[in-house]
Amino acid sequence: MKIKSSDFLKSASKKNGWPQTELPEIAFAGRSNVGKSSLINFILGRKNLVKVSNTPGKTRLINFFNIYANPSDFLLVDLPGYGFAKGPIKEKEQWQFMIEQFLKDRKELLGIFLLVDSRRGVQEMDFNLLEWLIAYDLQACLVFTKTDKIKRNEQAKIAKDPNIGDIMSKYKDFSGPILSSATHKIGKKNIFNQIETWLEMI
Ligand SMILES: Nc1nc2c(ncn2[C@@H]2O[C@H](COP(=O)(O)OP(=O)(O)OP(=O)(O)O)[C@@H](O)[C@H]2O)c(=O)[nH]1
Ligand SMILES: [Mg+2]
Repeated sequence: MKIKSSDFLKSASKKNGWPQTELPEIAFAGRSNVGKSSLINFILGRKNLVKVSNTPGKTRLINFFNIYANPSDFLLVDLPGYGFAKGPIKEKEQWQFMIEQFLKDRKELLGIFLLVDSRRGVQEMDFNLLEWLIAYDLQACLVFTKTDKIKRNEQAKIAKDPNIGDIMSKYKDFSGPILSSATHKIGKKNIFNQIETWLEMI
């Protein structure tokens, strides 16, 4: 896959704000602060296409990006992070609603990368998202982020985590895990290979 260029398309919360294109979409989901925005910037080779912040909960809307690529164009979607502890309950419910509605009703959605911090592993919040992915019959791929923060021998253990083996065996449309680090620029090739595999399924 060759990326020619990328640009911001729009932000939206609910259905009526989603862009009307017929391009396939690839989404990035995961806990707040897991590194979704950083990973998108890294794989696109862009420093500041997506805003990154030390304050969890930075991405509060669904952000759509145009990706002009060979063999085909598509959209990347940065989903707002879940599990941001300090947010008011009402705001949390709005996030949940926003994400679930998107997963359930977005016809263009082709595949989802579920990002998990390699220091924390798969957590309860992630299982909630997994349940939606299974319920709505979506293609997904597990990505561990920030592997620069853990030792090499710990990286090897990640793939053998029984929790993950269990998920993989139950959920046929789930692939990975891919190990990544935006800081050390790791994982880009595997992510694009996965995107290509999804694009070829159309
Ligand atoms: N060490 C390290 N830090 C990272 C990496 N990726 C992101 N970070 C840091 O983690 C923090 C959160 O990164 P973001 O990319 O904003 O995370 P996000 O998942 O988009 O967060 P929300 O928008 O709040 O959901 C920032 O301080 C980043 O600099 C990585 O690969 N390694
Ligand atoms: Mg973000």
